Amino acid sequence: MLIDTAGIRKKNKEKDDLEFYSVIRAIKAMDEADTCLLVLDAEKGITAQDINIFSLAVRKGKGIVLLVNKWDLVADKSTNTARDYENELKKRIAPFTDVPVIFISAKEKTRIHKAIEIALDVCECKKRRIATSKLNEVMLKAVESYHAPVVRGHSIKIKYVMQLPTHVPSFAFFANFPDDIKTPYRNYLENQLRANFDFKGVPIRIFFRKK
Ligand SMILES: Nc1nc2c(ncn2[C@@H]2O[C@H](COP(=O)(O)OP(=O)(O)OP(=O)(O)O)[C@@H](O)[C@H]2O)c(=O)[nH]1
Ligand SMILES: [Mg+2]
Repeated sequence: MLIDTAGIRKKNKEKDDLEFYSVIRAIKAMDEADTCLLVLDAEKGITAQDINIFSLAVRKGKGIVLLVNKWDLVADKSTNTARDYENELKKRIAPFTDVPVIFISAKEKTRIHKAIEIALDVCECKKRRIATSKLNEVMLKAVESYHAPVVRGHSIKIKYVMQLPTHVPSFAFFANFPDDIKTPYRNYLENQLRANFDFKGVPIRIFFRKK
């Protein structure tokens, strides 16, 4: 099922009320969705509002696909232009950059079927369950090749990892000092999960627990 929402535009004095209700409706639609197709305007570039909506979808644990619309209006459509745009976009959404970006034209119907295909693909990625044995085989190897830094004189040992039975892919890492594992190492583990298993467009949650 596709839900179309009214555009969330920059605040405008006269239209403030209308704007307010369209935002509420868009957020409600987001709550009902498995995956959100966030439509950007190629000509306008990436606005702060786009980033806010992206972050909201991440917080809500939604699958995400970025559609750069009106690509027909971009004069120079060489691979470099698309690559530069995508790189700029990914800088703005870092550290969660494993998100499909598709250059479309609603007007000329370019890659619109592709957009739906990829969105369905993201829905499948979101349902992915990794067997505990496979998860430990891969992730304990990653832990071996790059250990969490020593904190207050004690070394941190991650002993075991399992995926939790939640809608948003969530992973619990069991360690001797779970509270001493900091964001950079959490990001390392997330990147390793993404490098080894396909979670494109899917927010991942990581928890550290005492063992
Ligand atoms: N050149 C070009 N124009 C487009 C494209 N997509 C939409 N437009 C134009 O952009 C304007 C707005 O299009 P809409 O489809 O109404 O946009 P929307 O995001 O659904 O707007 P709301 O639902 O009102 O928030 C229209 O004039 C469209 O013709 C595109 O891919 N290329
Ligand atoms: Mg519309």
